[in-house]
Amino acid sequence: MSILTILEFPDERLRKKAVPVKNLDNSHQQLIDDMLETMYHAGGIGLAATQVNIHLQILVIDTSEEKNAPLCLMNPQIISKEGAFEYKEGCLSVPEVFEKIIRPSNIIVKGLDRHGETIEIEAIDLLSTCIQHEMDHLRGKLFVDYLSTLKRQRIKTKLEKMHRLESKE
Ligand code: GNR
Ligand code: NI
Repeated sequence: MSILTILEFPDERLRKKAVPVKNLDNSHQQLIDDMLETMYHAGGIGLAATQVNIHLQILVIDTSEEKNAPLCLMNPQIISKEGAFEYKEGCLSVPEVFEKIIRPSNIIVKGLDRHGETIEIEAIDLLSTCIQHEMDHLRGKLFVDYLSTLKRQRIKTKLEKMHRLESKE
């Protein structure tokens, strides 16, 4: 297992569209394990392959308190969505930024589990938000895209400054 590097906004690679997984093999199992390890190490509740510069439709999530309920979903598709839920979102690719976002509260999502078996998940509130946040990554969308241009510009400037300081260390 290994910890993967997480891309950070405004890195253009976060804008790439992930392609569906086919011909599941050991390399995908390895990637899923590395993504889970990377997510737990970073203290996140979800991670999309896009964030580690792998442009395949794979996401991992663990919204449990005990961090002992890993969920993997590949080639996810939303079947239905309804309601509204507001949550102060964060993103491992947009460090130290938290903003309220409203998304559908109840979703049904279909996809493949880590063994390639079809699964359907009914999710509400935090899990629903997290699945939608990760699915956005897979199509090159970030939660900051839901904010005003001004707010997003300020976040971009702040992170660019942070990255410049980090590269001088
Ligand atoms: O760790 C994370 N927390 C979070 C909080 C609210 C809504 C979504 C998330 S996902 C985020 C990890 C991440 O960046 N996943 O892409
Ligand atoms: Ni994210």
